[in-house]
Amino acid sequence: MIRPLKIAHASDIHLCNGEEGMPVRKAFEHVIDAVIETEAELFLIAGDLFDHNRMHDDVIDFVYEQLARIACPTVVIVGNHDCWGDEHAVMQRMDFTRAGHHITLLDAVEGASVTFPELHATVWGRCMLEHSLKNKPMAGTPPRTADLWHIGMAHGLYVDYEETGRSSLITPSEVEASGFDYLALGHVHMHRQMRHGNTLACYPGVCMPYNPRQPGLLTIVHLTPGEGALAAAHMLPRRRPLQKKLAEAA
Ligand SMILES: [Mn+2]
Repeated sequence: MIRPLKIAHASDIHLCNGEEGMPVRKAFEHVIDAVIETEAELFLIAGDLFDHNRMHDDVIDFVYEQLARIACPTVVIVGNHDCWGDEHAVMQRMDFTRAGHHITLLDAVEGASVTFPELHATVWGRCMLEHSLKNKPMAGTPPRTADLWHIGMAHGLYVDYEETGRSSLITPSEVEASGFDYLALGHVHMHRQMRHGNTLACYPGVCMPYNPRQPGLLTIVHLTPGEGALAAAHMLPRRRPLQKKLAEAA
């Protein structure tokens, strides 16, 4: 019999270089803390871990160090900011084994799945070469096979109306046809859930929102046999007010 599963889902971390990148590194540390504290059994990073493709080595080392703090299986896809097709693409430089063997980067352009028998789960995703009209994050989703939780990952723009002229679109009919129990989305910087057919699709929210008054978020998903997926935003600790930091520095 299939067993329940708890997932931590994040996206759009947008790590960047130098001093300006320090607050988002702190926010990513809070994401990793939340994965540990919630005892998630599977961690998904649905694209844009990095803000751009020209990452300095210290940021990459920071990512290894943070991912090494967790032991649960972790699956990563690229997004449009760190997409595979760019010259010097940061994800092509990554060697996630330096963080441990629990990390899987889904780097097959036509899509690939990784199965975790111990979790009764299989996770599918495509590797984005470029963020363009041609890019279809949900193309080629695999059929359901064994009695497993079928989880998808996709970085793109969900639209529930006919639209042209936008890249990396994800449509309600694609979500429904996927048959995934849960579809971990990335790209839109807010927590949003959409149900189509038997599939719950969700943007998890971001760890460092543009508005500093909004809390950082990731999403915790419970998959329950016979009931399916329920997702809820999980708040990260508040960022420290600037005044406090300045007072400490004085
Ligand atoms: Mn994006």
